[in-house]
Amino acid sequence: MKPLIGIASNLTVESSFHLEQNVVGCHYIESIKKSGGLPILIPFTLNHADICTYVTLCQGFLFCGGGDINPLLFGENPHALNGSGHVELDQFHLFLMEKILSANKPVLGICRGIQILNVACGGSIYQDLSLTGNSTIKHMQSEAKRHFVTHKVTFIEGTILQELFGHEVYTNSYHHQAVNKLGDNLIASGFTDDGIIEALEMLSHPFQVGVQWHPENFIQVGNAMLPLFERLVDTAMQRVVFEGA
Ligand SMILES: [Mn+2]
Repeated sequence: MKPLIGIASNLTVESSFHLEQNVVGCHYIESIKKSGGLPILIPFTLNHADICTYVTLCQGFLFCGGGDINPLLFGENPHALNGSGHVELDQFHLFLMEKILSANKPVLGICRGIQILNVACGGSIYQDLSLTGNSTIKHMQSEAKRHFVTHKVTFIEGTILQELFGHEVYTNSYHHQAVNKLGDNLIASGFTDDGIIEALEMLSHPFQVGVQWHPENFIQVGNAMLPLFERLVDTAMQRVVFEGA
């Protein structure tokens, strides 16, 4: 039996008819399928009991890219450079992440997802890279294709990311914010040369990981980023075996 990987939906408004929709990009779904997982989309809800049911149902979880988190949720007033967001979607994602962490289940957070992981653990976010004071690399790429690489990420020795990718990897980059204060029990495992945090890992857990780049976009051209999704699915699979025993 394949492990169920719950993917937290985003909300968007379809432009022609102004319909609000739950959405997950196809690349996220394809990356989970190619790694041997069975993706299941978790729709937006603020019903805490229902969110707990989804956490019980799935063996692993994926959080996708999206809008900026409302800074009030990490104790800051909104800066003029903070982007647009959806505070109820933030509350859904943060409560879901908190319950996943409490249940000790594996999770991969991508882009906005790494920021949800950090804020759920009590950390904070630079509302714009210009506020870091030292970001000198272009992190919002304008390259023609989503899978074109644009900067290097270097990993810390002994981390999961270093085990999966070696000392360094070249990635795409589509963010104007970054992790600031680290959340409880998180370690920064990957950095760009300007010191921006590009990867987080939970101490003493086999796979609660966040990355700031978009590994799912590489699925259309090869398997370079697949180890990240395979490790999520493999760790979730161990839970299927355990629960089935
Ligand atoms: Mn970047």
